[in-house]
Amino acid sequence: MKKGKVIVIEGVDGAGKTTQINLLKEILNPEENIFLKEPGSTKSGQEIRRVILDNDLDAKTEVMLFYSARNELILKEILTALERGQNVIIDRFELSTWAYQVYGRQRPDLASFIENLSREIIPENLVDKYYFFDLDVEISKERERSRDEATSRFDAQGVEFFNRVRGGYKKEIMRYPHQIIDASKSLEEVTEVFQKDLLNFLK
Ligand code: Z5A
Repeated sequence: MKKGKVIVIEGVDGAGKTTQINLLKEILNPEENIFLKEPGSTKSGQEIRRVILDNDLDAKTEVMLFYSARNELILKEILTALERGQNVIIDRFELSTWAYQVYGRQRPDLASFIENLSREIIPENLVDKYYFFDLDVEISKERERSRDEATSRFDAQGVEFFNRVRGGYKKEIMRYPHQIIDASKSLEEVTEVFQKDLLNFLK
């Protein structure tokens, strides 16, 4: 049986990840592809997500919670899907922890802690390709404002925080197989570039 691929979609808030994932769901065969979200695709992941969003936590506590959810996701969802031969498309993964907790929260002291957790929890070369939806933070904030959704404690962070997150993504993504998508383009243009590359990669 063909081994499925693991694809991760990353970006600052409002960069268009959810929009693109919803469009992908319309064109990819659900028997061959599953879609996961971090944290949140398992029941425990949803509960962990609530703890993270509802409490003012130290960045190291956040890292441990994100990695707890990640461990469950890998064991209960990702590896079983791969065994079934499915592709796995995930909304956020470990790069988010680097970008938000290390760079956004300005905690370089957490780097070796995160590296150790990744070594323990994430099978080597699990992710086949990262897509980073790159967008100017002012534009992403503008797009978010146009949405009719409550803001989380992360969303409430200022422009400097998200600029650090964006810079962190651009630096750390170089360690992984990746493609950077210019998310400032129109929805039609972003969709065309992203889907063309992804469908080709999944072949
Ligand atoms: N977090 C963390 O700190 N550490 C970790 O390890 C992990 C996560 C895993 C929750 O994430 C928070 O968790 C997140 C990081 C942190 N928060 N912060 N801050 P989440 O994934 O649940 O939420 P999100 O990333 O903030 O997703 P989002 O706000 O839903 O953004 P999005 O999915 O990237 O954007 P969207 O909803 O698809 O698009 C935003 C709007 O723009 C919407 O109105 C679209 O219609 C519009 N849009 C989309 N594309 C376009 C184009 N091309 N042109 C114009 N308008 C567009």
